[in-house]
Amino acid sequence: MKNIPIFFAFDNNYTVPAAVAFYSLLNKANNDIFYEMYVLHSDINTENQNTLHNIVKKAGNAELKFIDTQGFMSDEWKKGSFNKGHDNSKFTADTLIRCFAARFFPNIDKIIYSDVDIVVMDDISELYDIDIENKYIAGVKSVFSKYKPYELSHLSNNYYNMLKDSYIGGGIWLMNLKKIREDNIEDRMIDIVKDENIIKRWPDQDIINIACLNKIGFLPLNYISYPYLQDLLKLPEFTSNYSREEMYDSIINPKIIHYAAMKPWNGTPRYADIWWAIFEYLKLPKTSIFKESFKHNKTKKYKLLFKIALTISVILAISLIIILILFINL
Ligand SMILES: [Mn+2]
Repeated sequence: MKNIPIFFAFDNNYTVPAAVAFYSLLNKANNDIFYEMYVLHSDINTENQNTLHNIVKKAGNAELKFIDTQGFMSDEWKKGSFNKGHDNSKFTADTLIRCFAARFFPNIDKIIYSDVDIVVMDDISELYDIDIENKYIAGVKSVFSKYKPYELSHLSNNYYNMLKDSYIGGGIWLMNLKKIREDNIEDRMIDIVKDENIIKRWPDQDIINIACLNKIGFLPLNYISYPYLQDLLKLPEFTSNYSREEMYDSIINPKIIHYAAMKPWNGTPRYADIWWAIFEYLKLPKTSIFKESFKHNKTKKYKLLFKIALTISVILAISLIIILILFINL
């Protein structure tokens, strides 16, 4: 048996996506893998914790612990220079907390962090074996920043030039907590959090990339297979830090699908059907994060009927006008 520590950081609203993520992670794990799962949170209620506990218990190849972060970083979050929502991303104080794993896991030297807006498509245990002895963190390089330089345009010239080719995204990280503790990297992170001159448009990513500069490793793109990458690859002008082979490989052999922008519960990203199948299998509820039209299928049907009726009326009206014009001319 190989034990792998992995943590997540999300709020009460994200229980349902977390349930889908947890189920897919454990369902795809190889037989010799056991996950030590942790959730850093400040508001997940007992009922929702039990929902997640039940999924883990039923899978039988993991244990799950909730760690209350007791409002850590919430004051800084309120006053800091953070972007609090962009491109459908809803950032919360939990977004910051994931950077500070070293203090919440004093007895763990190496840990995986994962978002929960994902579906795991394969065993991901090999990720844990990647050597990051001399790095603070490894992540997936931003696949879009070369094509859309404005994604990093909030950074000062100095930081932009240092980070543009090495900037890692969120979603999945492998963290060397031992080295982060040894070199007091969390102090550096707190300075960045407090520094209002540094605009944190992507709160967690900006903090990690600046604090860990030059000691960042890179993971294969398969660990973040983006639903919209396939469409971007069709554009002749699309360029990336990743090769064409690596990008297609991430689509053909995904380890994790990351619904980074549009979410299955409030939009229709590619591969949403896989997410919905797990949602239905687990008999999860449609909570407040779901788009209204997904909650009430009836209104959707009425809307369609209304559209059809309107189209028929317009066609009839036009026909009538034509007949009248013809009649007058006669
Ligand atoms: Mn995400």
